[in-house]
Amino acid sequence: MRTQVAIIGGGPSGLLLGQLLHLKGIDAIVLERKTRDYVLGRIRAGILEVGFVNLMREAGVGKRMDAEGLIHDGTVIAYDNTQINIDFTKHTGTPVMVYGQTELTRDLYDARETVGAKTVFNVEGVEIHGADTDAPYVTYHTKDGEQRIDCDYIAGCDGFHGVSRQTIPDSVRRDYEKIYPFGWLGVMSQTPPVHDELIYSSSERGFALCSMRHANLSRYYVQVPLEDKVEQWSDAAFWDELKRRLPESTAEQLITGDTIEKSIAPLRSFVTEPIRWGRLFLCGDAAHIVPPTGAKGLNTAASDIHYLYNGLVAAYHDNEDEGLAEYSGRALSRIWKAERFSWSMTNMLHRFPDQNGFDLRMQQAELEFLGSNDAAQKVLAENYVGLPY
Ligand code: RFL
Ligand code: PHB
Repeated sequence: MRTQVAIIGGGPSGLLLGQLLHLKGIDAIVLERKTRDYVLGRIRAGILEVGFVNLMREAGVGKRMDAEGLIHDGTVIAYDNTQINIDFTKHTGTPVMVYGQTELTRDLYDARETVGAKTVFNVEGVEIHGADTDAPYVTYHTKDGEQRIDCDYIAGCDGFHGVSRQTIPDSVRRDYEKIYPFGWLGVMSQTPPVHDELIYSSSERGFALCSMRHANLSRYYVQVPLEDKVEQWSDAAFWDELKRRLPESTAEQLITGDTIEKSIAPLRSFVTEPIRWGRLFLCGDAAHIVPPTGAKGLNTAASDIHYLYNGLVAAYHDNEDEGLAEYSGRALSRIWKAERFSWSMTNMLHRFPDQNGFDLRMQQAELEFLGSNDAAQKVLAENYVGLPY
């Protein structure tokens, strides 16, 4: 088989790239290790920056998102019984959109099927060959045996545990990592959200987040020790802990119910450099991970796709290689700033096991400064809605 761009991974990064390329007449095949239903069952991100929203529209898949997505003009940062309202629209002129990763992934798969673009599911043993030559190819197994795709370029969109990053030799690649000593226990519940904006809450008992998907679907998280297992957390225990971490007035309004999903995600900051090796380009979680505190994971994937897509279009349509040559530097420059923001939000809002009295006072001073300083609120708003591409 031959294609122009082989895309490894059918998550949001790979699907968005495939759809954008298709509209420019550039042929791509997506190779996905799991089934479509499995990918759609993974509940993850919920907040889209305007850059992501615009890319979805450019890819021709913005219709349902625009109809069903919720526009959020701000967010709440809470501590003790104090609430700081961060007004995105006042400070940046730009809101964010609440639209679940499951929904946008479904839209992208539907669009791929409608245009007849090729996706191969259940692939095993994907290997990348000759990425540093002019004739790269990918091999993999399906139930029909070993397959080979020859291509011009390979997009490594296969997430943190994929093969693409590992293909770049250790002598070329450097990893930067920080593991946090806690995770987030998240639940989805068919209950109305406690507030019409997200609430990021710092409390003595640890961090909590109130988020949502729509008017009758709430997403809540509490910080938990790394050792905790989901089975230890009954619904009642979760609601009780969440309430204790929210401002009293919010806790009183919380509507609880049965949870329809419950999972624990460890928190990590990670960047690999460079994210281009010859004709292989890493995008999204294959290249970098942020702790979810700034809602940046999916959004940094989108900015990678923006740079790679534009680089590929310039290469194919204008015979201009600068965008591809500069891909790693341009994408990483934005990624490091999103890493900094996610790390600083994580540090400001969580309880760390080794924190002493001084550290706690520092967190408190930072929150008080944020609450009283318009410039600090503007900085937070600018980072949250997304830095320009
Ligand atoms: P994905 O989504 O991991 O998709 C990669 C795909 O590649 C497939 N794959 C392979 N395919 C073929 N061969 C192989 N060898 C393969 N290895 C893997 C996988 O099956 C998968 O389908 O990466 P992608 O596309 O880069 O997308 C990244 C986002 O999923 C991720 O950054 C976000 O979900 C992170 N994230 C959030 N991001 C935000 O922007 N806003 C948020 O509010 C937000 N909340 C979250 C999050 C992530 C979370 N978890 C669980 C990690 C909340 C949570 C709880
Ligand atoms: C979510 O709705 O899942 C969500 C929202 C904001 C975050 C992280 C996760 O910072």
